[in-house]
Amino acid sequence: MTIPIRRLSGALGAEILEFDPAKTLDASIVAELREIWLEHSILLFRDVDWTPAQHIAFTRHFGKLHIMPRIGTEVPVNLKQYPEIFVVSNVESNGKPVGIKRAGWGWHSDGEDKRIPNMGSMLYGVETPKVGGETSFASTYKAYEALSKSTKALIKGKRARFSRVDMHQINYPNLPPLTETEKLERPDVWHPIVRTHPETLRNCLYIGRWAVEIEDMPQEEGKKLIKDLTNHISNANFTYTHKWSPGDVVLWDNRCTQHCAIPYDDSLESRHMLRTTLEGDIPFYLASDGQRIESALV
Ligand SMILES: O=C(O)CCC(=O)C(=O)O
Ligand SMILES: [Fe+2]
Repeated sequence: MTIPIRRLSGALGAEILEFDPAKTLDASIVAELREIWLEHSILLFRDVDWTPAQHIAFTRHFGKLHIMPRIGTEVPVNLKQYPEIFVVSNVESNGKPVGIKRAGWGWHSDGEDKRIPNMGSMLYGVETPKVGGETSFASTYKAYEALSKSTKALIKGKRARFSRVDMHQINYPNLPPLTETEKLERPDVWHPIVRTHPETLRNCLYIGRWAVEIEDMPQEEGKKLIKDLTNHISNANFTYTHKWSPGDVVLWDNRCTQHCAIPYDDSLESRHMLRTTLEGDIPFYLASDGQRIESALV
């Protein structure tokens, strides 16, 4: 079978047409979907109507599921009966949030602050606002390829320090601060800024809003480079912005994309999204001369 697709932008993304991911799939279709995913980095399915169990079952075709840890003591992160499902929501029930509000309001890839970041994430729009609430995605292959020769030389083989501890309150001012136990559970990590995708072996730019410092670089210079690289990634030439409708499912590859939930006035309408997350592996950079650089805890 050849699954029909429609490209979402010149940079990345494919909409999978005439396909119901809630149905049982055979191995050849799963293999074809993975091939499309590796080529286009994000997949979009529309008009999906499924249960949490079906969402989980479909995600399992792509790998092992990751269970998101709690962030801050008062906030529920996952569905009670389905810990594999992470809740991104501004909805409240009895005055209490039902999920994480304002998740991902800034360019990042999921789990970049951990030694083993997440391979992929699959977000399902349950309630989506008419105004605002889009998510932008960037191809970090394209962003890397477009860098100048001198910038490529500057970052080749270098790593950046990613820190949940340093950045938690800055990236999540609306959440409780990390407890001392959580700080110990989220140690800083050095990741190669140029990352080699473990399946396609293509190089991409690996940086994001949890990055705070660059190896062997004065602190201010490193911060400026992180900012410049992050701005570069969000250039329209490398991105696709998704306007959500209920029933949309987007699967993205965190190894070669970044995403950003675009900030908007979230006091007006409900936005309720359910996400499964795929377990990943330790990032590395493989240079053409055989040099291999791996992520390491600080
Ligand atoms: O709500 C969104 O659009 C994306 C939030 C996010 O960063 C995530 O779920 O990983
Ligand atoms: Fe995210």
